[in-house]
Amino acid sequence: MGLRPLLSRRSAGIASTSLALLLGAVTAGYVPAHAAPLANHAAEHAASEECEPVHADAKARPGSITEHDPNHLTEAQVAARENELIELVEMQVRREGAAAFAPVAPASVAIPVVVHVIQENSSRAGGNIPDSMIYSQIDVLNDSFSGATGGAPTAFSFALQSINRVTNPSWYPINYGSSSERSMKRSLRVGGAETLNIYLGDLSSGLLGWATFPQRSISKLDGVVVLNESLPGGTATNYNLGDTGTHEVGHWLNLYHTFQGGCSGSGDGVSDTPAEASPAYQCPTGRDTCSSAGVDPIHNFMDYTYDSCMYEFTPGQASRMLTAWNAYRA
Ligand SMILES: [Ca+2]
Ligand SMILES: [Ca+2]
Ligand SMILES: [Zn+2]
Repeated sequence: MGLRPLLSRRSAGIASTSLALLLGAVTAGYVPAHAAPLANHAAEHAASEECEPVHADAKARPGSITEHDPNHLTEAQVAARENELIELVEMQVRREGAAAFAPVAPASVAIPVVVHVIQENSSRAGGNIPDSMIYSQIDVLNDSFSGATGGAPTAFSFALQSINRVTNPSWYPINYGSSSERSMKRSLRVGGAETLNIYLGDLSSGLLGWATFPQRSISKLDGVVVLNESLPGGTATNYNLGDTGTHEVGHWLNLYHTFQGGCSGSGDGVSDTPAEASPAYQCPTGRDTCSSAGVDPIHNFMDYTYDSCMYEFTPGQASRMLTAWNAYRA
């Protein structure tokens, strides 16, 4: 497939954040004891070639199945994931030294992207969206993750490697969690843990997208599924500026929803995103659902608001994604 290796994934320029701070940020608030059952479950399956990935979410359009977010994580799942990340960071530090987790300059990790366009037939309604929408989506990812839309810069940029068009009615629409989704990914996924595979199609149940979190052993099921008409210029009203793609890639880089855990506990594990009791939809004014400091982060890419309303990641999210990159995908 001519996949290029990552370009200069770590810059020589080292900033000042210490490993202790980094680990502190990762560790804050998570209690290992609660993670035991899931950790064991993960260990049991770690050896298999294709353990079922933890899906980040199934982002839905209001009016469809907004009550039903089958893969929103439980607190136990979050705790298990956090403990695994801490373990991986500690192992890597022992192996490579603290420099392995030194911050890198913005946009120093170029992620190779392969886009699979799943089509039922050659019509637009059958999934045949133009290349121009895919190029625009890559631009949106680059703008979003560079901070160009108003948020914090992150380490990541995105380089389109190829567009793979597949006509297969049995994979269309892409049905969340189905055997046909699994067979699609097993057939099509390319590259290693560092390669972002994006699957575009119509989606089951009015969903906008879903993603897998990074895993210790990356399987063929790793990747991001996005509603084709949510790409810039698509027909998904209020969700057609490409931010579903940004949101799902946020999960792929280990971010939780800003409303993860509600008002209590460690929430999304990121200190500079104020806690939020539940997803925000549309673009509410002055929403403040938790008494803890800060209004709800409705402009954050990891909430559920309209594309026109979300435009930022925070420095804490940027740091969390880079830690996870180094632990899981570098
Ligand atoms: Ca938070
Ligand atoms: Ca608050
Ligand atoms: Zn999500």
